Amino acid sequence: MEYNAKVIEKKWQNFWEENGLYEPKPDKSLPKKYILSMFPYPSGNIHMGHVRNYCISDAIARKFRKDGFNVLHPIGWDAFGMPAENAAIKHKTHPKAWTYSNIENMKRQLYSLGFSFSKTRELATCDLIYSKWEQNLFIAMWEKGLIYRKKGFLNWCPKDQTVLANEQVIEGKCWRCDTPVVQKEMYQYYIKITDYAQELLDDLDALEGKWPNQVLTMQRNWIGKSKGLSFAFLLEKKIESSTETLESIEVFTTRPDTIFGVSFVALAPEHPLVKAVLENAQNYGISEEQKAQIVAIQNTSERERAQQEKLGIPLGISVIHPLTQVKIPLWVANFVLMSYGSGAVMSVPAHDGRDYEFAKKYNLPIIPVIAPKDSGEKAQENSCAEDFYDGGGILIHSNEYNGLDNEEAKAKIIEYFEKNQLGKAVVNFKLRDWGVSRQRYWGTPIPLIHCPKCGIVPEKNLPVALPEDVVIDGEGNPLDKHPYWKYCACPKCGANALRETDTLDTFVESSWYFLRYTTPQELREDEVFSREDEKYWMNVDEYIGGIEHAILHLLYSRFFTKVLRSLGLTDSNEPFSHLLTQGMVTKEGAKMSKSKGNVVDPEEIITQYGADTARLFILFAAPPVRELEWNDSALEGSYRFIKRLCAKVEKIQKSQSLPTIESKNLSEKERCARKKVYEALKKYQETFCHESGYAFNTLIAACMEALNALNEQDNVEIWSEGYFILLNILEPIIPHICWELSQEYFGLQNFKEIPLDEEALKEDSIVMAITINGKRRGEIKADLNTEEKQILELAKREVAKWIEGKTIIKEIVVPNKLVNFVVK
Ligand code: ANZ
Ligand code: ZN
Repeated sequence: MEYNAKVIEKKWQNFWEENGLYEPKPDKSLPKKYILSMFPYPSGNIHMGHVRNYCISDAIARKFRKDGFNVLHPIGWDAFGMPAENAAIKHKTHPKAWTYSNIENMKRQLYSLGFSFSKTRELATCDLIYSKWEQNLFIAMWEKGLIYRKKGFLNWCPKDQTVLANEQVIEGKCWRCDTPVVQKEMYQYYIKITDYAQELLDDLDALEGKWPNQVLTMQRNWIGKSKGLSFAFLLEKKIESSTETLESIEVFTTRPDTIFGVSFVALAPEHPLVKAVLENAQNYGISEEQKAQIVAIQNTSERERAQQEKLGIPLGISVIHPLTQVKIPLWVANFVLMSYGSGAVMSVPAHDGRDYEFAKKYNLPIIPVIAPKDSGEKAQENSCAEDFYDGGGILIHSNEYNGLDNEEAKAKIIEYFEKNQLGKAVVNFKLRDWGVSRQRYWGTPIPLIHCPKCGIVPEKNLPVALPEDVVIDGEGNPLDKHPYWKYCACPKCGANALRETDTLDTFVESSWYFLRYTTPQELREDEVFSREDEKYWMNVDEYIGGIEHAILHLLYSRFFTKVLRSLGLTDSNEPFSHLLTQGMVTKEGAKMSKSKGNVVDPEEIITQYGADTARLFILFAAPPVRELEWNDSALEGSYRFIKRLCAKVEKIQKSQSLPTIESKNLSEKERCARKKVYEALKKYQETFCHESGYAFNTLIAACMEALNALNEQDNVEIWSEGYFILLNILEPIIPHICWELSQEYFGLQNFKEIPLDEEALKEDSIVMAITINGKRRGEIKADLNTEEKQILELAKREVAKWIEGKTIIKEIVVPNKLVNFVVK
């Protein structure tokens, strides 16, 4: 057969679509599999990362369909977000038009790869109906007290009068106009994900072995549970500010065992005490220059501060050490965050890296109080002179605690503080509440209304739609600038009120789309998701996506699912039963990217070779979790394999079922061919499971070997059987050509699971080692259970040169393993 990918691929794509073959069946008594790839952002064109993602999920989906599962394999669009607005500014298009036309193009590209998506479940998160239900959920969460409003710091460009996302801040400056960015405090909406911190942490345990370890660790670190001591340092004298009187400073430490090593107390620049001191800066000997330094730190985001060199300003005031009564100086430091613990730290340079760096820079005392267990007494005295030591050990320079193991000391010191009511044991989480408001146009409008009489009131009339006539020029918030959109009546009292002009973080949309996918189009108008469909399809059996989503997207999705459960909308708790994180696609060792100029356009590959070649290459080049290095000659190789698959067809015995083959009467080549085929089938059955990591590459290699072996023999029955099986195995990977050939030669219009013939897999011959006086001298190949007499004959012939002229004293045969001769 002449291989014409273009014609074949179009033909089968049409056939699949016309027959609705990949739509989930309504019969909910069938066993199900929900196979999900992370949905794409409609940037305009698909890239190789998308191709890889969907090649993996499509292969899995197709396999399970053949095995008789009802499969949901949906596709949709994560369609809100900044790039649409950037495009609007640059190309004077409308974000909506830009987004929907990108979706059309990418859909065309994806379908040209033959992916078996469930069309009836498609969605775009910018669809008005999606906004309606997201706003509904938002209000349900608002009413449950899970959302609140408070001031938070945002990147602000004073010139453009606009909030900037982190990626729009380039080296501290606005991406559009180069103006230095400042931190501005503005009202933001927050979702109380911290209420679920413990649950989000605990439930990771059950995902052990089902999610990559790396992802579990990243989630655990992000949630960041720390146990420690919270206590206060008294100020040497009270500080009176215009608003309050301050007497002490609360700190949080995970290392109370190092408390005798404190050499300064460091405050975040936003700490209320810093504000109070700055009101009377002169009294504390703080210069204008130092004041400016503090303001400068305040104007850098926390992210940037983390990358900066340690920076501090002494506050000209001391605190009293609660155990030694020694005076300790107060500093402002750029490494202390107001958003963690209490925004103040007891600094122990001898045992903490950041404190050490700081103390070195500002010549502050470094007092070692923990000595490594194996260090001698001398070493203990001098430890930490060269560097900090953050390991465990024995307490020194710590009064009555000297000599204690540091873990023991921790407990004892906490006990002391609690008993004397000086402080208490606390648990802190790194996890912060999720700030969800964005001052942007292309997002889901927050469905709240500010009424001068009633306060903040949820909108009754959903959806709140975005106005289409907006000016997007990078200055200010387009919704706020719109001439009348925000003016409305209060839904409660009818007074003149103002609509909220913030929109939601796009991570909100991606936190529940997988639930929405379960619900067919026709039921989507009236329900957030059909309870029955959701119940049947959830959880996602295999979720496939990039490691870049290992933290936020997965955490938010897990959180949303738990919230929706508490709202009675789902029974699901952990939405993704298994997670597969695919590796990057690279070329010349670097991730494909426009800036590096190493991008391979999937569309060009499809045009030149066809979708099946692209799919085969992608799945053959590396196992899914590993990096995939682009390789033109391997691509050619994949193309050649498909052509070879089409080549030898004159031998075919047309039949819709497998011939029965007696393995006894076969020649060695025939038996070998059959064995290779069944080995491939066995591999196929093992490959499609999470535990084996979906190693399609080894499966494909087995198929290639099998095809070669088949081509080396002339038995038509064996050829037909093998071919039949190979087409079946390869269908999830290169579906078009497999459908084509199966129809052509077997009249098949569908694929099913094929049983394994154990008989064919049996080892028919074995290798036996031959030893002489215990030394290995050769080996023979013999049929299984060959008679001893025959084996000895074969063995003697094999090692003839070693026994020539010698006398054999003893012959030992260990059946199917070994022959030993004792000679003299
Ligand atoms: C004294 C100390 C000694 C500390 C030592 C560490 C090592 P995790 O584990 O991440 O919870 N810390 C507390 N609040 C902070 C803030 N707002 N900004 C920056 N750092 C802060 O870290 C807890 C430790 O981080 C605390 O324990 C505190 O330093 C610091 F050898 O106290 B530690
Ligand atoms: Zn009102």
